[in-house]
Amino acid sequence: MTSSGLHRASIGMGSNLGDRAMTLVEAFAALDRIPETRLAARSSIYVTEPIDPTGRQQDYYNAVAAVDTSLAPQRLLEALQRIEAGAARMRDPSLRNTARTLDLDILLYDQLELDEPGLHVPHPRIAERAFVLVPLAEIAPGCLIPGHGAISGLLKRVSGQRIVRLAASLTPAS
Ligand code: A4P
Ligand code: MG
Repeated sequence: MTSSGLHRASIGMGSNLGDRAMTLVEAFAALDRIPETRLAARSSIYVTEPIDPTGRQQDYYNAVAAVDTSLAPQRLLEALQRIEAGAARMRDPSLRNTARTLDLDILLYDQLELDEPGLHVPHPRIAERAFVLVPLAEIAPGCLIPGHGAISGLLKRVSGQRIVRLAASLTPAS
């Protein structure tokens, strides 16, 4: 919880269809418009190799945002799903890890550990993925991930995954 009594949540953001940078820039703004919620920090945008069972997807653009919110985790997830729907996400519930316009995941919510149908926090695959850990470490370098420990230790384990920070000059102004 923050000093103002709000909850601090980290949101993982990914896009690999359409104008990926613009989608993420617009998603940062959309997060700030969620009721009872404000955008507290935004990472750079990174170009990342797809974790993809088909091996046929183009690179993802990924980022992480921090939001301060008084919404409970389930309400926050519903707000994220509305933003995803607004970004015209093409969605097939039978397929995970498929190409998408915008994917928003709750990575962390304070230091909460939650295991409910449809909502697992920290995000179950948080510790395996450079595309989550590198932008998260940019905005929260001292971050502790419940069940996994300090982010600094986790980063070493994903150092083989390709991830490149998008040059600031290529990032559209918000
Ligand atoms: N759900 C449970 N916990 C959470 C949470 N903490 N945050 C449930 C968000 N959602 C959560 O998600 C499926 C269900 O997960 C939701 O109904 C929600 O109730 P989804 O967004 O519909 O489907 P998905 O995104 O395909 O599944 P998931 O599990 O988020 O996929 P992943 O594992 O995140 O994989 N490669 C690169 N380089 N960059 C990427 O961003 N993303 C994926 C998606 C694969 N490869 C990638 C990337
Ligand atoms: Mg998701």
